Amino acid sequence: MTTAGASLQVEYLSPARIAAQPAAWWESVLGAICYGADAAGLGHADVPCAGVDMPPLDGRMAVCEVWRGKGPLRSGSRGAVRYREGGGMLFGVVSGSEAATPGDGRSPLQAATETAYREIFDLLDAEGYSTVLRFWNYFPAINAETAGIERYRQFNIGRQDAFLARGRSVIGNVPAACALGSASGCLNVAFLAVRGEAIGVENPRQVSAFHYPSQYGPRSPTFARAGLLRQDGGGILFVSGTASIVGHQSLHHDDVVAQTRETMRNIAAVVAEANRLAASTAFDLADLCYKVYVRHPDDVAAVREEIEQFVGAPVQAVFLRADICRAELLVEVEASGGHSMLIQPHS
Ligand code: 3EB
Repeated sequence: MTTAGASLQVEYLSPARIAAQPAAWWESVLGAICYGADAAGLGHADVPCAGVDMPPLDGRMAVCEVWRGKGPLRSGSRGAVRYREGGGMLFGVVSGSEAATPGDGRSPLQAATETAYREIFDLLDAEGYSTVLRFWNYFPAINAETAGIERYRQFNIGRQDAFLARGRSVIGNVPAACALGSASGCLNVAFLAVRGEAIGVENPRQVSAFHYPSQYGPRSPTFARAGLLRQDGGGILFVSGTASIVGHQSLHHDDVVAQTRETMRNIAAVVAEANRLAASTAFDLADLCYKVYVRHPDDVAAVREEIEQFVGAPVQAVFLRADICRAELLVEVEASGGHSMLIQPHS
C-alpha cells in the first residue's frame, strides 16, 4: 500500500485560464495534454505538455488536461522525454518524428514508436519508477494504410518491440492505455508512472487486447483494460480507452448509440472487476471523470445522452474529435477515478 497518489488531481482548463494562473498554481503541476486545433504546449518551460490536434466538441478551440500531484516537484528531461516528478509519481511526454526512414524494414511510425517507448522505459528505470499506470498515445492517420499495413498496426509493432527490448512483459500485468488518431502532428506519447505496484485489470466481456488474434495485426496491442493503484484510504483507477468490442469483435457497425451503450457495458464490467480487486475502494460510474473520443462531430449529443442514460446521472466528461483505431468504431470512452477532478465550465 502506498499513499503516493492520494493528492492526484486532474483539471480541464482553457489555455486562457491556464495563462491567468499565478506562479504558485504551477508548483504542483505534473504535466498536461492540450487538445485542440494546432494545440501548442502550455508555454511553461518547466512543465511537460503534449499538444494534440484533437479539437474539443463543445465549441472551444482547445482544452488542456492538467495533472497535479503533491509538491515539491522536480522537472527533467532524458533523451526526447520531458518529465516532472515527486510524491511518488512521474508524468512525462515524448513526441516522435516520422521524418526519418530507418531503412531496416521498419516504417517511420513503427521506428518512432519503438524509440519513444524505449526512451520512456530507460528514463523510468533510471529514476526508479517501476510501474506505468497509464499511457496516452496519439498520432495522425491512425486508420491509413502505408506499405500495406495500417498505421495503428505499425504502432503496435513498435510498442511491443520496445516492451520486449527493455525486458518488460507484453501479457498479463501491462499498463492501461489509449491510442487515438489526431488530425495532424507527430506521434505523442504521455504517461503517468508510480514507484509502487499497480494491477492490470481485464474485462471478462472482452478478450484481453494482448491476446487479440492476428486478424487485428501481426502484434497484439500491449495494454490492460484498466490500471488500478491500491492505496490506503482509496485507490486510483485508470480505465483504458474502451469501445464497442465484445470478445475481440467490433459490434454495432454504423450505430453510434448502440456502440456507446456497448462501450458503457464494457466500462461497467471493468469497473466491477476493479472493485473486486480493490478490496477497500468501490468505484462508481457516476463519480468517474470521462474523456470521450467521437469520430463524427454530429454524434456528440447522442453519445452524451447515451452515457448519462447508462450512468443514470450527469457525468463529468470531455468530448474530443478523434479517429478510433478500428475504422468501424465510432466512439471510444476512457475514464478515471479515485483522484479529484474539475472540469472548468465553458466560458
Ligand atoms: C480496443 O479495445 C480499442 O492500443 O493502446 C483501446 C485502448 C484501444 C488502448 C491501445 C487501443 C488501445 O482494442 C482500441
